[in-house]
Amino acid sequence: MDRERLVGSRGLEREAQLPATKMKEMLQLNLEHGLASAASIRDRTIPLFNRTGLRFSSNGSFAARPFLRDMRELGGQDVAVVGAPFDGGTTYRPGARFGPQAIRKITALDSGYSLEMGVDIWESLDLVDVGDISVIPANIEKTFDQIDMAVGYIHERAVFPVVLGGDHSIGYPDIRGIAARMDGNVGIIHFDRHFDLSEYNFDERMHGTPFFHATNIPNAPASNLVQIGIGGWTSNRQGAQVARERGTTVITMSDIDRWGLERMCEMALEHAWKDAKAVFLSFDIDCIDPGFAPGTGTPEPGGFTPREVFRMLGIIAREGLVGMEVVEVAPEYDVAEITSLLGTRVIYTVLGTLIEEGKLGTRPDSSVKSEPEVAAASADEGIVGG
Ligand SMILES: [Mn+2]
Repeated sequence: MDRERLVGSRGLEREAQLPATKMKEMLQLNLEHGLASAASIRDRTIPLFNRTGLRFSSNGSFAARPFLRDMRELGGQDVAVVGAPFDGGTTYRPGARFGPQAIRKITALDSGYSLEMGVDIWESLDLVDVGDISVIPANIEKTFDQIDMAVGYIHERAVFPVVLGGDHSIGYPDIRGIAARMDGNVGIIHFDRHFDLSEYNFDERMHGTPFFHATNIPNAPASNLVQIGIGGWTSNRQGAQVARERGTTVITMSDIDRWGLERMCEMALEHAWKDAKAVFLSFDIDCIDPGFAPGTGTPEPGGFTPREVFRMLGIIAREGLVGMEVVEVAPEYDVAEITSLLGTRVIYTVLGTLIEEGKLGTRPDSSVKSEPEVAAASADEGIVGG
């Protein structure tokens, strides 16, 4: 086969077109702030004091991106990463309150560049880590009010929220915060092994309940809720009853096996977007098989492989998203940080796809155009010429 047909070959070509502007600016700033290094160090871009936290240690912020201390300065950025370190909604194994810090810590590994996607996320996006929302550990409803208001604040300022959970109870206020400030319906694409459609767990709105309450929001109708990966032996019957009564779309793991990833993702998009103005992505890490993602409270064997998830997210995110959450990463049950690592890859895959599709940030390689852009450019030339 011709080598030119390889994704790798295309990626190599695209890399040459990616800017390094922001990287150079960052190196320069780090050098100024971190002071010149010892004379024996040949690479003069290495400062005396590490200002980045990249590659050798974590400075605590997501992918060593700037920490936005003054929230009044939010606005104009592309993405805000925000933690919701709450696990008061867990029904059995707690620990997801440590999800945000575990996810942030493992991002010290990352470069932000993907050969396969042909993207350098940090050159295309202005992303800030805004820290955590102040949750109220012993009070679910007050925590919901805090998360709703915080996510709503980010949304109102036209910044894309990436919420790091936290258990899945936060899905309800995440959606409530956005839906209440939206004109039009919001669809929900929900990756999970579990329905999370009960009205209550233990008489409270815990992590098995977010989509019951979210789909009670007038402009987040159940007909726009698509659940992907449902199955196994931990979902309760009430979830099936609610899904049936409300007419949600439930795509099981067996459906994926039978009909294939692409077809199921196209179906998910069709239902989530029907008469909707935007779609929110709720990603429960337990949809990935516990062999790959053991660090979670309610693991369920028979889940997705990471590669399946990346392929699906690449389709789901194509049409654009209004925000996303990654929930149920519980590092106490993790092995070698692999679950937290997967959480970061879910986020990068979505961000990379949104950039590639022109839905977020700036697409750096204007010379490799997608079909609609080529058509638009020709049309413009026609007008100028005429
Ligand atoms: Mn789940």
